[in-house]
Amino acid sequence: MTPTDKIYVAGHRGMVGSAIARKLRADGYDNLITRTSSELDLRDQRAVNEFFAAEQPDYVFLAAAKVGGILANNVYRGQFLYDNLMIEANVIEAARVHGVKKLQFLGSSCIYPKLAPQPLTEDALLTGPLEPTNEPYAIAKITGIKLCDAYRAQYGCDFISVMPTNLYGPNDNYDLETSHVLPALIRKFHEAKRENRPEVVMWGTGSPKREFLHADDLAAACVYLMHHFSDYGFVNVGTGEDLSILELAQTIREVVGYQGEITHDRSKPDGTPRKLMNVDKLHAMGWKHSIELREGIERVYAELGGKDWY
Ligand code: GFB
Repeated sequence: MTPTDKIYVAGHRGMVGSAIARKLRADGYDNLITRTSSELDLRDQRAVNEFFAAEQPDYVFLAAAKVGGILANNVYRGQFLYDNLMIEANVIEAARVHGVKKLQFLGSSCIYPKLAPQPLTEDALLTGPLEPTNEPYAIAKITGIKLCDAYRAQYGCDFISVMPTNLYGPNDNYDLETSHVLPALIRKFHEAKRENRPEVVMWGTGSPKREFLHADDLAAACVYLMHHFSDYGFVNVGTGEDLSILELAQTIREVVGYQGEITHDRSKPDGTPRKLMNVDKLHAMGWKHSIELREGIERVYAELGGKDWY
């Protein structure tokens, strides 16, 4: 991949796609192609095919997806499965038909079995049942990995997959129903502080453990892997460190400067007990994250600039 190559970043307005586009531009890759979802519906096979025929991209980062937190995954099960299957199938097939030199597919750590040994190594894929709250999304993402592998085997396509852990960063979703835990808690603590509320209610028991990676770190890893990884399977991308959701809440409370209590809504699901990535493969390839969690949360909160969501 060289700076003059034509690179299509699918999902460039999302948290991951926008971070990849920023990283590419910072590295001097200026020949980027992007389309908003209203300009190009990636679930529409004909439209995707016409777009690839017209633009003929050399490289593709497939960061477009229907995503959300534990509740959205659990409620919009049909949409999470259908939209993601269609997006992946259409983009991967069009990339094959139109001779894309290399494609990178972005997945998620929820592809692993709910009770897989921790930390999660790449070979744990398909060794057990999935976490029920996000099974449709996970099935779609597993299908994307298998599609890349099958196209490599049958057609010799250089299509690779990358599995990020839980992410946060600029352009995250702060909607309290559909977002992930980290942006949700930033918003909850910020609003509670502003309104002098005595407590912030977090979902579940707070005991599940999660690993968090800043989207800028992920983007750096994605560009790195585009250069250094061309094989079947996939590479985990994370920090290799996790903490409980309660510890996360306490960290965010400190960063925001909120003095009140943390209470629990135990009617909301906990989800998978733990999903810590084993990042040995990534480290052996020569890449490591650089933004630690507390620093990343401080950055994200500062970038919001005291924004109100009302
Ligand atoms: O981030 P999150 O929604 O997704 O939730 P998952 C992580 C944990 O935080 C769960 C708890 O145990 C939640 O119950 N939590 C506490 C909260 N307070 C809140 C809150 O206010 N909002 C939210 N959203 N959670 C998703 C998957 O799983 O992770 C996706 O459903 C994807 O498929 C994504 O893999 C990265 O980590 O449980």
